[in-house]
Amino acid sequence: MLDLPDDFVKVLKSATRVAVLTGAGISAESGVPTFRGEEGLWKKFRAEELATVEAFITNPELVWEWYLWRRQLMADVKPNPGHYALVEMEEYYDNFTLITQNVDGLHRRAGSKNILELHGNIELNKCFNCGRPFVGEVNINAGAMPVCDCGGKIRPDVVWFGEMLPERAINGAFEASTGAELFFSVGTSALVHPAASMPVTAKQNGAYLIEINLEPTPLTDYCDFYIHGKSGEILPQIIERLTK
Ligand code: BJW
Ligand code: ZN
Repeated sequence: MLDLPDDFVKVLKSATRVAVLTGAGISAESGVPTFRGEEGLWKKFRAEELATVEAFITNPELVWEWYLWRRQLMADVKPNPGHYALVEMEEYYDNFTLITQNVDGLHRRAGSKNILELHGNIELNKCFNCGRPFVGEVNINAGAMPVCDCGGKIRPDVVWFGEMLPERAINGAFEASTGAELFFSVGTSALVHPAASMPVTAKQNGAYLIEINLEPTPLTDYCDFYIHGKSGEILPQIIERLTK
């Protein structure tokens, strides 16, 4: 059984405004590769070299192929106990916001409702040229890149480095972070901004900050409480403590 400090248990049970930031680590136990570290490599490319506007301009086919590969992978995966624990957490608190950097849609599939997708959704596409949503069929098993009516290339509707985050999501995320009494940072390397600023904003505004990760991050020393472990194992134990 997880040993939780009294101050954390007290906030866990008394808080009404709670926010959670998730990253690729929460989906790792579902079989979705994370971005950084050895397992994040695809054909020897780092994610940082592929998830950029420059990469798409230079080699759109390569970037499209990477997304097809990830879409194929994601089509076969299911939410894990970490995702489901956050659904239960949402049911418990009056005011709960799930801020995710993930584009895999697994929180929605698990049943979470108040989700802010900071980096978009891999199931959607838009035109690189005119920005219009592309509603045509994309065959994830075949390589040809679709083209918009305007002649522009179709890209996934996700946020690449150097691009602005969706306004509704970023505003909602900062609002939830500012107002939270309890903030969880789960399975993120806390390297990519502005997402990585959310836990800091929360703590600066009085939240109790807890991190769950398999390794320390730039956030760890700043946290009130760090739990080393898999989110799919830790989060269900926190829910058990919360509800019993
Ligand atoms: C487990 C586990 C288990 C494993 N249990 N844990 C301020 C300072 C410095 C730079 C900037 C700044 N503000 C903006 C920037 C620039 C840039 C940035 O942050 N750069 C830094 C990297 C230096 N940010 C941007 O460009 C953003 N846009 C922006 O700021 O717009 C305004 C602007 C415009 C122009 C100029 C300036 C400002 C956009 C960022 C978009 C990021 N996009 C990606 C791709 C999304 C689409 C896709 O999926 O393909 O988002 S990159 C990639 O990183 C993806 C992720 O969401 C994101 C974060 O990664 P995440 O989730 O943390 O994954 P990992 O792999 O890094 O970590 C996994 C963690 O899980 C690890 O810690 C493991 O230990 C752990 N783990 N298994 C628990 N079972
Ligand atoms: Zn177009």
